[in-house]
Amino acid sequence: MDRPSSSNPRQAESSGSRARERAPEPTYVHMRTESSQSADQQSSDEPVVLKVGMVGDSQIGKTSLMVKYVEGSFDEDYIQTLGVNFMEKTVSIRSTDITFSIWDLGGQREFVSMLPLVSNDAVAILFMFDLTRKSTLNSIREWYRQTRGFNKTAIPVLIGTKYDQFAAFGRDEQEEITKQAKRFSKAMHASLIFCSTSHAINVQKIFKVCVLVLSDQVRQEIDAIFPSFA
Ligand SMILES: Nc1nc2c(ncn2[C@@H]2O[C@H](COP(=O)(O)OP(=O)(O)OP(=O)(O)O)[C@@H](O)[C@H]2O)c(=O)[nH]1
Ligand SMILES: [Mg+2]
Repeated sequence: MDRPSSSNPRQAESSGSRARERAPEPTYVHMRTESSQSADQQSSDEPVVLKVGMVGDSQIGKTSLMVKYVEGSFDEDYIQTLGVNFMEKTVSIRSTDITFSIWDLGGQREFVSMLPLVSNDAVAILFMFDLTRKSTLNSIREWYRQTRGFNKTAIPVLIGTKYDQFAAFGRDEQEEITKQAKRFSKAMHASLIFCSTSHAINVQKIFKVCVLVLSDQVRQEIDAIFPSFA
């Protein structure tokens, strides 16, 4: 069952932010992802924490997707993210508790200095673009280059947003954008998912894909170490 985190991301709304604006807290990241305990010292009921970063141009729907996934709500009004937002959600997958720690970077170029905060230690990075604005897909190249500079191992997922509006486009235009998105996802070795936050299309799937690709990666690593068990 999905459980929204207890933190209220709208607490900072009075200061003009949709989700909680968060000052850098590298200690937290260290505590949650780089425990000094060995794996078998850790308590078995401690949830697995997966840090997921979100990057992409401004107004493409990053914060909306995060809020929808964690809280189930959608807001038509745009509230610019000033810096970095952070939310958590714990889900139970096959009786294992997994906490997604989601870090959302404001898309304005002035916030790119905070990219390490979002990308360092992330196990998956959502590279997001707006399906109705091709320029935001072209920007993915630069987001990918810069993000990879800080984190070379996170699994990349390419996300096309606002599918509800894209679906009303002509067939040629849809095909052109879809083809380019497929080319990019291939070059990035990324899964490609189109979603609509306003219409709740593929929102859950994005986070399921992160877990699936990760568990597949872990399986392959185990197979490589113990080929006889493959
Ligand atoms: N129609 C439609 N509108 C959406 C969707 N997702 C987000 N929006 C709208 O797009 C606008 C921008 O959404 P945000 O989530 O604030 O965008 P952002 O990428 O976080 O923007 P920055 O914080 O500037 O980086 C808002 O008005 C949202 O309501 C969607 O799936 N469909
Ligand atoms: Mg935002």
